[in-house]
Formats: sequence, structure tokens, C-alpha cells
Amino acid sequence: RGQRGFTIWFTGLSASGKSTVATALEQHLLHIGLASYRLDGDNVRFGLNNDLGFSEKDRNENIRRIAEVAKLFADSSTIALTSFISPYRADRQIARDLHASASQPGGDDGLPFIEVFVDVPLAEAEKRDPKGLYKKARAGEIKDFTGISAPYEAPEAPEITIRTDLLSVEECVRKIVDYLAEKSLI
Ligand code: GGZ
Repeated sequence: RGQRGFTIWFTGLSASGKSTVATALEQHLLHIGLASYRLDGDNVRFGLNNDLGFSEKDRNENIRRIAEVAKLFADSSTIALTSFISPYRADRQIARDLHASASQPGGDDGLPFIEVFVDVPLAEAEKRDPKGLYKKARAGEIKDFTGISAPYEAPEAPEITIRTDLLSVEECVRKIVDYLAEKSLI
């Protein structure tokens, strides 16, 4: 049989390393001949979701749409890699449940959904602050900023947890790849 589609759902604070690890994972998958597609703020928040901001309601809708799109990619036998903060547990559960249900009427089983918690202490993310957003949030120039003035609900039972402050990018990718191989997904 050919390649099987599934979704790898990265979740974590701004500057936790989600996109960096997803990009390195995409490279690895490409190298071993597997098609994947990365969904992130750059190609989703500026396009499909350019009507959405960062209120709780808008984040709910952001994640709902992203989950639907990821599912379509997975259904087309691609490996969908999503890197969004996705701070609310309930939204991530909706994304997971969506994958579990059939894509086509009468279609059978669901699509695998692997939640990867990109876990770094807030202090570390804030120290990195590549875009100066934490600084602005602390100064009150950005409201509802995740970790500062808006919640981040850490996953309770993610398939994988990676500490990007303790492991190298390569080690993080290895941990994910090992999991996928163990589950016979790749
Ligand atoms: C959090 C914000 C905010 C607020 C702008 N809170 O580090 P970045 O810059 O490149 O990634 C962050 C990105 C978060 O968008 P997501 O679609 O991943 O968020 S969510 O899943 O919660 O819908 C950050 C930037 O957008 N950004 N304002 N208030 N991050």
C-alpha cells in the first residue's frame, strides 16, 4: 500500500520552537520519500484565516478551520504538520475528534492524529523573544498575548512531548520519527 496520511499537531507557546521542529521534520520526511505539508501562521493566518485575530473566539475558529484543512491533507495521503499555539484544550480535542470521524459518508476509520507538546518554560520563550512580542505584551502594547495576558492550557496526554530547551532540533525530530516508526505510521 502507498503512503498513509495523518496529522502531526504541534502545540506550544509563541517562540517555543514549533515551526523550527516542524520544518526540520518536513525535511526529514522528504528525505525518506514521504510527502508532507506544513500549515503555519505564514500560510494560514495571512490567507484563509486573515479575518481572524487573537480573541478566544477567533482562536477557536482559527483552530477549527486549521483542523479541517489538516484533515483534508491527511485524507489525501499527505502528512499534515500544523504549528499553531492552539492554547485551548477543548479546541485541540475538537481537532482530534474531527480526525477520528469518517471523511466521506460511509467512509470507515478515521485518520491518525498525533499531538506534539512543544514544552518550554515561559521564561525560556520570553528570553528567546525573536520578534519582540513578549516585550510588547509585557508593556501592554499587545493584549491577549498567550502566556502573558491570555491562557495556555498545556496538554494532559499528548502523544509526544519535546523540550526544545533541553534537546537539539535533530533530537526533537528523532523523537517524533521514532514514535511514528514504532506506530508503523512511517
Ligand atoms: C499569541 C500572537 C498574538 C497574541 C500575534 N498571542 O511567535 P509568532 O508570533 O510567530 O507566533 C505567534 C502567532 C500565533 O498565532 P497562532 O495562529 O498560532 O495562534 S492561536 O493558535 O492561538 O490561534 C505570534 C503571533 O501570532 N501573535 N498576536 N495575542 N501570539
